[in-house]
Amino acid sequence: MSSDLDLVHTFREVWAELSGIGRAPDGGYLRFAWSPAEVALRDWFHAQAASRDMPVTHDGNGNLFATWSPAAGASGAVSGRGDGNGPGGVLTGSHFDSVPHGGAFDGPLGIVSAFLAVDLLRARGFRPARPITVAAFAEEEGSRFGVACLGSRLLTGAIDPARAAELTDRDGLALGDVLGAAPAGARPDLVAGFDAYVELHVEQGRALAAPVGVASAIWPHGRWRFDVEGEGNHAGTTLMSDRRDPMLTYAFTVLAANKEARLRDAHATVGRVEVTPNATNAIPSAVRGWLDARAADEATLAALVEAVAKKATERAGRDGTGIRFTAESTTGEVRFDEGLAARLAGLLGGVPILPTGAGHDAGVLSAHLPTAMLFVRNPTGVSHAPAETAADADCAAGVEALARVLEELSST
Ligand code: HGY
Ligand code: MN
Ligand code: MN
Ligand code: MN
Repeated sequence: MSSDLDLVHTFREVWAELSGIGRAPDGGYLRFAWSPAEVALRDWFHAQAASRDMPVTHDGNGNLFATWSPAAGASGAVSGRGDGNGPGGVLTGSHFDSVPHGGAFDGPLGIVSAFLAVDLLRARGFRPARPITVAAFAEEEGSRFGVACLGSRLLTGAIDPARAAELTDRDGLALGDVLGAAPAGARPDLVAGFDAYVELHVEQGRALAAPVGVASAIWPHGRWRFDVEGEGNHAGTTLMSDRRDPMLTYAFTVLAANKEARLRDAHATVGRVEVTPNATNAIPSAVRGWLDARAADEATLAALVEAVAKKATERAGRDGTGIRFTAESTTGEVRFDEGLAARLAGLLGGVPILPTGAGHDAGVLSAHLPTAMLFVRNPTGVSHAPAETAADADCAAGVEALARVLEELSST
């Protein structure tokens, strides 16, 4: 695979293998953790690893690891800096799961690119001095069990496995039941063995004007559930003055979040709502919403959420309703290793270094090992929607860049 043209062609071929898995009629994807679609992608991961003689290990948390080791033993067991349990070496990869009707690239691009980067290095005769491991992290979007980066948080001990086991999906199924056992939780034996983690990801905004960029930081962000309790009643016979309508408080909260975010150059989104009883001709008894809030720094994020909660609570007092905010998953500011980011940007010919408002498993891993992210240009900036796209040539440039980085980090 010597020329870029081959790389574009090869990328297109491999990409086509995935594009039908979990695709909805609107072109978006329904790849929820451990759903049939995501399990098919896990099977694809196993097949890709097997075709490259890369043994797959599991961490007991739903994460998969395929390793190319310089000294694979007869059994395929891998050597590495780990304490014998883990593959060690350089870790790369991303996630398969999607938001409902999300795009094709968010997540899978990092895993496909990692396998193709291994192919490229092998085609060029490179032999790593330390293992290169491709990871598929579970439930990065939190679309099924509500906690973002659940797999990498379990791996690094950032969430209690007992709490995680009890997380339920919208059908009331608990993670522990889906996994068939309680998640293993923290695996320092695995994490400690890795020297660095590099995640390639499609950029999810319009800030990257070059084919490839390097991440400097991830905005602090989180998701807060807010429950509004009111009084269910008849839509036709209940006087307006007699109502305690939680939908009013909910609607006000959405508008307040939008206003408070704009005042602070922050981002606030309410994209999910559940109404009880959810009937056209009944005043709701309860409305549940989720606030996704993000800001360039933690003080601004805290001030944003506090302002929204304060104004919503005041409004609930006027509506005769009650409102309660619950933090479901929060992520502090992530500043990637500056030296590593600069080194990689330089290695790639001086590509842009930029922050992102999107969360990633790299954000979780960065608290435990030197971590970097490579971004592939997103021409429209659209993500978490069916229209998410990236040019084949830019994806090929991403594979080339990831191969260069993996070569650099695994050469000694
Ligand atoms: O929500 C996020 O920022 C990421 O795409 N999981
Ligand atoms: Mn398996
Ligand atoms: Mn995402
Ligand atoms: Mn992602």
